[in-house]
Amino acid sequence: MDIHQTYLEKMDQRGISRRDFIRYCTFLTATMGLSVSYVPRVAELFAAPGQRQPIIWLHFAECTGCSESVLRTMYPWIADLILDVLSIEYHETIMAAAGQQAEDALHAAVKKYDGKFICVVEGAIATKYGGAYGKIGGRTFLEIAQEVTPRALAIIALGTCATFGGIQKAAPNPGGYKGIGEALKIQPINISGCPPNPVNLVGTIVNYLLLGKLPALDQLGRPLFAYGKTIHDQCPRRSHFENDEYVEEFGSLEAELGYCLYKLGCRGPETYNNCPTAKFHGGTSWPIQAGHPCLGCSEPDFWDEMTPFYKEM
Ligand code: FSX
Ligand code: SF4
Ligand code: F3S
Repeated sequence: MDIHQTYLEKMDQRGISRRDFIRYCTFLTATMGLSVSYVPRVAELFAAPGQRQPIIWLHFAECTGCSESVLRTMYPWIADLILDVLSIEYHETIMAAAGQQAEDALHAAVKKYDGKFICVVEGAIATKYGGAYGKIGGRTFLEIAQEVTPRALAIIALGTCATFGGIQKAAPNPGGYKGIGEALKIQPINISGCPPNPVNLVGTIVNYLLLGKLPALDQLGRPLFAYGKTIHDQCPRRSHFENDEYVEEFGSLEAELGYCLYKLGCRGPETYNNCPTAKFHGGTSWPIQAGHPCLGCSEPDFWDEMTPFYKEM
């Protein structure tokens, strides 16, 4: 495989072995639904620094778990690789600037990368009372989003709060919170999940850098490569479901045997996401593998529609 030697050396100095690097590129390629023949091209993308995609990352009403899931990976080198392909020009959680300096940094980044940056939005937007429920630096989330997003090359709503409103939108929703698509009357690329899987964000951007287009979306604006199938249709416990073998109590023998979690309220049958294959923390585990039912976190209004949790519907 012809990957720029200096890149491999640079990675070696950072403690990333060639094997880990190729393994990650293979995993990413498979997640994007591309054949293994694309792996060298994906690897080349990471190795070609000229291709780093400028990102302006906005934070609205959320818990910041989305950023945490991108940056706090089980293997720190994965975050390093992500930052080799994304050039994060503005991100309130990880930048040193604060106050007026941060506001200036945002304006400067929008001006410098006008029409060229991907705007990643994390969190929901308050729409009632002129957006008064959510402000940064004296301006409402709505005003900030209306100013920045029209100047982006593409808009990615990251996490269920940004895509569908998330917990902020849960009844009674006094602030009139909405996902950014609904609040701004646009169709962003929606990468849902609370938290979303970082590989789906990276896959969407790598897809763009590699093929020059954004991935195909489902009717809710979510990339089909990640949200094309239900959890249930990919679940390793599915044979237990078919055989009526259920866990009825946490800590029971059936739980130990890895039976189906449907009777503990698993929403896998109505939830579209790739958790069973993408997993979290660098492929370590995911809710059902850890013995916990799927709560439906990547679906619209899951706090209202999928509750009460832990109860069979
Ligand atoms: Fe929401 Fe993201 Fe859930 Fe948290 O910022 S999708 S509450 S994991 O972090 O927006
Ligand atoms: Fe389906 Fe959930 Fe049972 Fe898996 S654990 S088979 S997703 S109901
Ligand atoms: Fe969310 Fe269900 Fe995956 S709760 S993280 S969609 S298993």
